[in-house]
Amino acid sequence: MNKIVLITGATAGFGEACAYKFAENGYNLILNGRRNERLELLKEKLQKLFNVNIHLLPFDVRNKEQVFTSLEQVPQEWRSTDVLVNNAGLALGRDLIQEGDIEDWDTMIDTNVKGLLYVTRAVVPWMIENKKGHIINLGSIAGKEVYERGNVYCASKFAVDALTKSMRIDLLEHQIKVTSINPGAAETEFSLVRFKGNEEASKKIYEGYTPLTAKDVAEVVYYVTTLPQHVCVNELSITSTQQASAVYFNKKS
Ligand code: NDP
Ligand code: 8X3
Repeated sequence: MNKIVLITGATAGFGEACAYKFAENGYNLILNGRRNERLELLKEKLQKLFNVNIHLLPFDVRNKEQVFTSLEQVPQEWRSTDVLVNNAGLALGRDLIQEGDIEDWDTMIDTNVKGLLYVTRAVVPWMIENKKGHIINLGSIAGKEVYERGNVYCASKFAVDALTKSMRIDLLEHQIKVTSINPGAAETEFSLVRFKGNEEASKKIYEGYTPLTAKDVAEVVYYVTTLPQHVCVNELSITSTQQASAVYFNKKS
């Protein structure tokens, strides 16, 4: 029987790359994101390429009611979910704390922290019942060290780090694995979202060095699921070889 992975934020970037990687390896997929047309297109492509089954869950992870209603309606045969990739997330703005936009703060905290909690709360009981499961949270190096103008985004990813550690302890008795993957700069739609559609500002972030790609991150996410049941990777930080921390880069002038 095929294994099942549930990926949040699968319409772009890491989530989409993970969908390809898991499908390529024979997983059936439960895919979430807000942009339903992208989900439908992805479903069509992956089914054609890899002949896997796909169940779509187009909801906003910030919407508590949508999250719990949609997940309650997931058919029984899809609930033997082996892997949950809590990936949906975003940064908005790069303001100093004294100039921060309160709505941006709310959106980041609601998505990166509360959304991740809602989805986890709904899916973990399935894993407990099935006596198996692996939760993979997309943290960030921004959840390991803060940088100027990173404030609330960093705080949201520090929260993901704390939650990953707490989940591992709380779920220990159920032998559910919990891993955080903490990438550095990766070229996805992330910066375009952060800079609210400003392509010039977004491109600048990746100038002068080779950033990670979504595929690089998906390889690592998939890798941690391939280890024997008694082995749990607790956390992995990964950066471009030209990035040593949130602020130190080896850029070609
Ligand atoms: P992208 O912007 O490329 O993709 C983000 C995904 O999250 C999209 O599929 C988007 O789908 C989804 N998403 C955003 N908000 C919501 C929401 N409210 N409900 C459901 N889905 C949502 O970014 P990345 O792939 O780069 O980022 C993925 C994760 O990795 C994030 O948690 C990010 O913080 C983290 N990260 C990114 C790094 C980078 O440099 N790129 C580095 C370290 C961590 P839709 O808009 O359709 O809802
Ligand atoms: C995204 C990486 O360095 O922009 O989490 O915070 S960074």
